[in-house]
Amino acid sequence: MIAPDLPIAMELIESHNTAHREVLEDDYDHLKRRLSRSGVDADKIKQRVKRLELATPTWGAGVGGTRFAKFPMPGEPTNIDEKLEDCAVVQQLGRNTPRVSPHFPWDWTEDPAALKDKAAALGLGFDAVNSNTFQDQSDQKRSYRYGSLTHTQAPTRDQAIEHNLACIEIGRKLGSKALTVWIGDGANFPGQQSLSKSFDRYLDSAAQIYSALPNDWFMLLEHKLYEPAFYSTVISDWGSSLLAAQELGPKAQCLIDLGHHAPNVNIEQIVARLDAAGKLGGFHFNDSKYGDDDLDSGSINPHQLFLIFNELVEAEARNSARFHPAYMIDQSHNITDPIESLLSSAEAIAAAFTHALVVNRDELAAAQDANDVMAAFQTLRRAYNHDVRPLLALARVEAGGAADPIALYRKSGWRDRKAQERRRASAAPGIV
Ligand SMILES: [Mn+2]
Repeated sequence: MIAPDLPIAMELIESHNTAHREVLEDDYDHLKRRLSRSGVDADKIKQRVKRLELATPTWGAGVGGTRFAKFPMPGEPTNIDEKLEDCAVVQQLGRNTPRVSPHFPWDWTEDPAALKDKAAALGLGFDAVNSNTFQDQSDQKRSYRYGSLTHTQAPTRDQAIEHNLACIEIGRKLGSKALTVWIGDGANFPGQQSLSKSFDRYLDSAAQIYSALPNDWFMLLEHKLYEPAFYSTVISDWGSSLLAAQELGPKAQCLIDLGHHAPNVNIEQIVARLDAAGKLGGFHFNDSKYGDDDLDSGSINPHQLFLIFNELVEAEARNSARFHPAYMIDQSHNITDPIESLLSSAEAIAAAFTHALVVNRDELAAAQDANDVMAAFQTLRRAYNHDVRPLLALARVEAGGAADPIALYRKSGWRDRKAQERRRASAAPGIV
């Protein structure tokens, strides 16, 4: 095995952790005593939290943008090798993002084996591969202006199918086990397209992709309520996604992106429903205030994130054999350093998971059965009110990460160094 060539000096992490250790252990002991009074073993929870694995998206390593503008940052990555380096920093300091999720053709490489080796040397593996038929590439024959997998013309659908098959092929060489498919197909005018025929065409195209999946792969279907199609989107909601996944077969699963719903939709209930159907394939974590899908995880509604993890923990307890959702952070970092946002989000997600793990399940079930509404609510509230940061920090330190990842990242001078070495990113608007 190649010795990982980690980006941040280990001595820097060790001296940082030594400086934090005493206060951290004192805070953890306090939390441990508090949790034990509720019958919860903090050490066991800490071990479980250490096994939480989130993928980072390669596009999340760059400074994103809106449809209007992008403000590039000195030292931001502009190619897949540089994106891997930045994802390796996130993993090295945070210790819960061991795999990256590439997006094609943005991350296209002629030599997947070399890319896999490069990632391994940085301590990273590859997660789901993402296809892209929501924009035209300079070398493609047919335009996706009026759709891709659901286009009215078969040659355009075939081109989009071929691209997905190429993604599977490169994903096999990278060691991925899933293909995530999100299409922007839909209509911007009433009457523009047949709402039923476009869904039929989706099923037909998706079935051809599905038939090319290796046996140990999943096809993750990502729905999105709107944008870029503002009148109707072909795979707009979990109902359409579930119908498609059921039609395609057992390897097709539904993927929930937290920002892809109407405002105030009860996402935790969707978790329960998809789990009941055996179709809970994965998550894209982010947050939103209005109708976006771009804000940092847990920055707007951390309580919703907790309630979602509460359902996930219950789902795992019910169906541990088939519970294998793929978790990924999917945000657009417009004005922050993406490494800092990814570190902050990874901790917010781990905190929500930890809060869900400390819920007293027996108490909750008993209160629900007795229709003791306030007792049930208070059981959740008690878990949510614990300050679990010392547990998360100690879990990181024990796994070789940093007690305070963002502080250490700033001290490391990583971005300033990269600003000297890397070419400047383009200011063209768009999400990459
Ligand atoms: Mn997404």
